[in-house]
Amino acid sequence: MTSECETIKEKLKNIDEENVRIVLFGQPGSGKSSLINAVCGRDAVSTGEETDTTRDAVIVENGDVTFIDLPGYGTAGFPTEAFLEKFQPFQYDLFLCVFSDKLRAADTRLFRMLEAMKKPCIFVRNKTDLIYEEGKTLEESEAEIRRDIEFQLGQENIDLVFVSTRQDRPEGIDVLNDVIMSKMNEARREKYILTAEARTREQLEAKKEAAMTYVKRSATYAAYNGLNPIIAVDAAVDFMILYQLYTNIRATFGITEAIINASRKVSAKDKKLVLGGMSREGINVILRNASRKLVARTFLKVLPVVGQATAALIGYKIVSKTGRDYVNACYELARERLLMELDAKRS
Ligand SMILES: Nc1nc2c(ncn2[C@@H]2O[C@H](COP(=O)(O)OP(=O)(O)OP(=O)(O)O)[C@@H](O)[C@H]2O)c(=O)[nH]1
Ligand SMILES: [Mg+2]
Repeated sequence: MTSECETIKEKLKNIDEENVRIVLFGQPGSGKSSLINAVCGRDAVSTGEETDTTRDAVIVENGDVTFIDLPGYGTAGFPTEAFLEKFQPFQYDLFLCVFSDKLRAADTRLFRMLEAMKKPCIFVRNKTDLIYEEGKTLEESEAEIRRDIEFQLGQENIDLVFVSTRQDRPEGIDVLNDVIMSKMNEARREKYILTAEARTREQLEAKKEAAMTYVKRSATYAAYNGLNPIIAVDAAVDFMILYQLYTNIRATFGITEAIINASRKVSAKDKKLVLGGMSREGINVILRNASRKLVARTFLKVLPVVGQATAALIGYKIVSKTGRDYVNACYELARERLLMELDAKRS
């Protein structure tokens, strides 16, 4: 038992010492790469005059944080969906949303996803050296930018830091560092619950609970944006939400295809569900089945005239119901495996 405790303590310590992974995202040319260089105090990544300078994820280790520099999104080179699918940005621990101008629809959509998922997130308004408005002080302009952003996000008291990352005259980097430090614990806690390996039944239960909370948050996001998987206004988004949700749930429980195939106790239905969540076709089946059930059971016969609120409710129900089923199925798979391991240890 003591050795068991020791291992757990050791694991906790490692997690505490593990780097927090900070991902930056924002429009091309908003200054994500420049910001990393300013915070690290060296030319760690390349920046550019022309847009789309960064093409691939670049990883920069700096002390106890790791920065992930991503390309800008919402361009011909990287439409938002392709960007989300390729880089899976929601897997990281702490989010810097960098902008240098008015927010575009693609920004608010991504930023609201983060807010709704309650991801630790800091907004960074870069290029303050270029802010100049006739008859206004810099403070007045900044206050106005803050009001605009909060209005667009429908959220008050966001963490917003104003910086300039010009190499010859950086501004606001110290404040940004402080805000990042103040968010580190929150980022670590989230990371710990979802990534630490469950070694006991209690830990597995805790994990299930954390995963359910995560499902709820994702469902809230679906509702928040009035997503409607049934009318399929934006099928790509429906797919991405469920795809990321299922991928993260499987990762939380450490479920792989091999584990699913090896299971002997979990029902064929559950196995099929978990496998289905791995592919586009499978997710479409899940979505179709869930919609059909809702249609049969509820007010959806009047679908063509439903308003935004009803659409939001449907999105919420589909994401939360299928998400909970998915957590339960993954939990059963993980439980079977854990019990087997504990048995093996005992004998
Ligand atoms: N005036 C001013 N220019 C800046 C500032 N920060 C960055 N820039 C310039 O903005 C341009 C784009 O900067 P990057 O850091 O490459 O932007 P990015 O967001 O990484 O761009 P992509 O990789 O293409 O998505 C470069 O020419 C920078 O020199 C700033 O604070 N003030
Ligand atoms: Mg860049």
